[in-house]
Amino acid sequence: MSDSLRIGISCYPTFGGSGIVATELGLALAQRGHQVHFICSALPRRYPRQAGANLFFHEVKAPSYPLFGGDNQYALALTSKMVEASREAKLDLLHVHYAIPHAVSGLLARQVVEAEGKQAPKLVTTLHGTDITVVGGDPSFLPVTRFAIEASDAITTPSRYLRAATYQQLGIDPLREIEVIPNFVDTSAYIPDIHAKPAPDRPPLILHNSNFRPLKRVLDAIRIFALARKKRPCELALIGDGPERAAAEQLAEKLGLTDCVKFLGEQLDIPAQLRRARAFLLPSESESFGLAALEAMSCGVPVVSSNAGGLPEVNVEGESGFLAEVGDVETMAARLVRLLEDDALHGKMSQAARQIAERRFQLGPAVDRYLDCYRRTLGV
Ligand code: GMT
Repeated sequence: MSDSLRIGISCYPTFGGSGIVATELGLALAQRGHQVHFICSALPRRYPRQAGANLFFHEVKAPSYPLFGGDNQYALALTSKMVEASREAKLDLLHVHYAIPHAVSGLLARQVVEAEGKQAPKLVTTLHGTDITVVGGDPSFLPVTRFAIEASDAITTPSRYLRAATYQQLGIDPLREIEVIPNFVDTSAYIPDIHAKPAPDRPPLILHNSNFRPLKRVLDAIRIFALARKKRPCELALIGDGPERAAAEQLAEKLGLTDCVKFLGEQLDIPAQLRRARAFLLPSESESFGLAALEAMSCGVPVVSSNAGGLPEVNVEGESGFLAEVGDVETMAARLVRLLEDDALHGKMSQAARQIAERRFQLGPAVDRYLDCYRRTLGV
């Protein structure tokens, strides 16, 4: 086997963090000379318009059929595409992000190629969050999810929290190793604007970025902002879209905040948005890691977050920002006010946030870790 690997990557191509991690990793691997094949239902959001050398895209097309009763059989169509890509490109391994159904499809694809008497790709599964903490434990999915995870050739998670949750909540065999490879950020793209000066005529901007699912507690973000604004002038901008958007808009209206709360929808240039912000809010109910918080920190934006799940492994209390219990909007508002009032504290936390991103969550070392994992799995 040559030094350069042939890697298939499957992920959800939407705005979610797992798709972002999968895409950034794949692009970095291709830049290092590995052949990377994205096998997805659509081009991932951060996939370049002009794909460079070493990058290939295999579109999973899941046809509908009256007998399927509205189900498009995505998992099976994905499996077939994985088999096809493995045969054509002689993939060394499949790296799947988010267990359901990607690990199951990867496992089946590996078996199909094996049954054809060909060299089957190894299966690396990265668990990301709700695939374990919410959906994976649902009895409708549990047995097959557990089986596919245990049958993977390597298993990784982005935080120690999710690793422990995977053993506890899914009952994964404690002898099966799960490696923690923290998520990462491209600190050369997510970089503070050191020349930026606060606009004298505008109040400081607070930012939130999520997929507006209930577990992100976007309504808490608005309540925290409303409490803080009673003490200090500020504005709130919310990036993203999802099920709670209408409720969030209604709450902002009810609280009389429509002139100072802006819903920006999905944005492509997240660093440009972050560079305008004084603080970042992430009051989530559950978070395996909190990539959005790390991206803010890398831009030198202190984070006020809940202490759910893996967030304390990213946002360091009293250094890069503040943490509070889930739902404790009063404490989070009080911490936010401190960041608005105290320039010295804000400056210190902004620097510390950037340093933590640089020291612990750089893209390059994370890619090294994944490559080590691949090589160990392949025995090369
Ligand atoms: O599990 C999810 O909610 C989906 C997933 C995604 O695709 O956005 O998010 C998870 O993966 C991210 C990348 O590893 C993490 O930064 C998020 O914390 C995590 N979300 C949750 O655990 C809720």
